[in-house]
Amino acid sequence: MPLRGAGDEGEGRRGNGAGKQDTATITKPKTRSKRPSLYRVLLLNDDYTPMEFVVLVLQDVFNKTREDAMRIMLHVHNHGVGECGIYPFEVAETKVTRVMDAARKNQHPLQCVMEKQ
Ligand code: TYC
Repeated sequence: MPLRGAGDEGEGRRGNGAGKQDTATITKPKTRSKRPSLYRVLLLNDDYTPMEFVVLVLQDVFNKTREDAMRIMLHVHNHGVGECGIYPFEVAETKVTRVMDAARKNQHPLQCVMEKQ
């Protein structure tokens, strides 16, 4: 059974003469799909944001377990910066915004940034 390419969709399943085999239409994408560029989302250390607040943000915004959240928070506390995750641009942007909104609302100086991988 021949596969039908782009441009000859249209008949679909209709129009087969009685007794003919069913046909499938496979349309080739007109544009090639590209892998989305990925961005690392980073938390920055500061001297004032409570550790517990950072742990809760990591659990809530980045869906980390309590244990992973604690590990990442302590890494940032000890090294100055740490990775929360790697995401496509819009997901990374939304997470940065959620962290910054939560920090501002609670009057903490916590900073969250994204960088192209
Ligand atoms: N250094 C902060 C403190 O001692 C804790 C902290 C950890 C703050 C990670 C920000 O991204 C951060 N309270």
